[in-house]
Amino acid sequence: VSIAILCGGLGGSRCVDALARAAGPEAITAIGNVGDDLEFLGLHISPDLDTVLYTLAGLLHEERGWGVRDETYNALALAKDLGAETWFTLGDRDIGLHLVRTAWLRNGLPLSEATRRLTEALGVGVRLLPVTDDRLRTKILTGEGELDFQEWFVARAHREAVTGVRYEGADEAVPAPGVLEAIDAAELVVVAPSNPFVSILPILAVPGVFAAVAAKRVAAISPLIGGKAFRGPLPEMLVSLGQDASSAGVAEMYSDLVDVFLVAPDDAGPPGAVTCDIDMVAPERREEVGRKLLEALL
Ligand code: FO1
Repeated sequence: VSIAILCGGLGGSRCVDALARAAGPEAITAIGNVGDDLEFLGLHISPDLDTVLYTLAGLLHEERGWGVRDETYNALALAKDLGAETWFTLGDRDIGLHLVRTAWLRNGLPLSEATRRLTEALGVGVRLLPVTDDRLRTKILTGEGELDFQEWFVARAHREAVTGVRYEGADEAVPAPGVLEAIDAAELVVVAPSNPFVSILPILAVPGVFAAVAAKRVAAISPLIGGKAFRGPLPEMLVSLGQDASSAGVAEMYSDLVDVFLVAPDDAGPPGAVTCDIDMVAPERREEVGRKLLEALL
């Protein structure tokens, strides 16, 4: 089989891991969001790509859902003593990865090639592609004005209600090498159980991606169970942006794209939803859930 997965942060990385364990990593191309990317203390950080990398390499800090496990924070502590802004928590090992990637990008490598080198060095068998090598940044509109995504999400702990979302640079962005080809070649495109506003729509906003996906058989996995997210502000965002805070509300957002919408057994989905075990939180359950997903979809 060959599966292309559109994915964001934690929910996306667990889904990529589950399907890679079930179908084999060589069957999977993960197309990752870059709208959450930021420059912090001079480093280029791609949180969503890194969460996929760390998850698949067995390095993720599972309790936090981001960053590296068994981490220390000495570099950031000194930066703080030196008067730097330190609201974005970067661990020492995580900084090691950001140093290497930032150096490659400064030397002119595209993000997709930097990502390919990182997957290879970390022994990750899945193909991970940033949706674009161009600059694309998610901006969050609130009553306080427009904020950079991480400024809203981390620095302000997503307190302000979201009145709009904008994907800066998306119109001029070009899909990274291999993205459209991987979608075209896939038997199935999976929309991971990620936040649609923050993770999936910025991927689909890159010209050419929506049309390529729409031409395929597409399955989306609900990021909500009983109206609740595993983590993150999706229910509040759905409400403040005028949708129902439920799997049906998310399905509605994907109605012109998705052929199969998967919901948890005890969840009320949209009409026609397919029920499947979609709980991919525990690493030791992922292979089994991945197999159930493949059975339901292929
Ligand atoms: N999330 C936080 O809530 N606080 C942090 O300090 C933080 C640091 C961080 C560092 C590296 C990284 O890859 C991710 C990090 N995240 C942090 C998570 C990140 O902000 C979000 O989870 C994703 O962007 C949402 O998909």
